[in-house]
Amino acid sequence: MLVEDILKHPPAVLSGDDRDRFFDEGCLVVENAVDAGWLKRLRDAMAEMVARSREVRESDGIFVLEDGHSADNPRLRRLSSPVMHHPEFWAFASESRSADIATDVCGPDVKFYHSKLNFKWPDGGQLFDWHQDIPAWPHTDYSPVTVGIYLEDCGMEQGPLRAIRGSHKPPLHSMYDRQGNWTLRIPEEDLPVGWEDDVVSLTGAAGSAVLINCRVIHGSQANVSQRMRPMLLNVYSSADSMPYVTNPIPSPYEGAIVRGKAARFSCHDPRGCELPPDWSGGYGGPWKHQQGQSVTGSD
Ligand SMILES: O=C(O)CCC(=O)C(=O)O
Repeated sequence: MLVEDILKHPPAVLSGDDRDRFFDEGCLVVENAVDAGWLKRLRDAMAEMVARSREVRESDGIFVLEDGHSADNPRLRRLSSPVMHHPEFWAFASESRSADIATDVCGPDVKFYHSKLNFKWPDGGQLFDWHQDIPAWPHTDYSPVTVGIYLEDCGMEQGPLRAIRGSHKPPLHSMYDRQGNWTLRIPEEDLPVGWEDDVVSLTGAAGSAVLINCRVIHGSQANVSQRMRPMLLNVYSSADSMPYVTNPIPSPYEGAIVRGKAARFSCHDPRGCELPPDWSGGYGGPWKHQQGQSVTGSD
């Protein structure tokens, strides 16, 4: 659905001003988006999955390990597709306010795309270079949104998500380097003059939601604190927005309608999108592409 049509529907959760800010800036923090009950359920599910990772020695299709991971001292970068590995994550993605928030920025009919639980372990949790998401998973329009939830308080030292306000409006950057390698990163020298003035650090208390438009330039710095930064990221789109490449993080829930009804017609934005490599043979994960590290996972 295009923005002008989404705006014809009154917001359910966000204030009108917050929704306008999201469309204007491409990002938004929503405090107290998740109540204490859900936060406990999600943290318990996360703890179960971290316990499961103790048996894992190498990154695989489920866990992306941080350097130094061991059974005694688990250190994770990501749990890929948490909705497939613990029922609480799908319950949250489909039944909670997370999907209601998506209706405010995608329109009344909302479809689930994929999910990930990104960690930044204390003292060194990996940074994310500047990038735009949609070239990794193009859709027929630009309604896809990531609704991220901080499962613990996240201040400046923990590597909060950062975005460049308004960077979703100009043409997309290439996610390939000059040699034609997929890097999923935008070198700082390619950013528009004065970009530093538009950087917003999306910090928030546990239970805050961070909304990231699929075109906005974003990234995050390393965790230099002693506190963990777990962030659950669910991607939704309007029901009439159709992905046209293989989902890099596939799951049986891809395409599930979580609010409203299925579409009969697809929506097409006239602005085209650079295509990613073919993910049907698997995807190497952002850290591999951004820093040439050999891990399995996905954006
Ligand atoms: O976890 C982070 O800090 C960044 C996540 C991100 O940029 C992404 O998943 O696209």
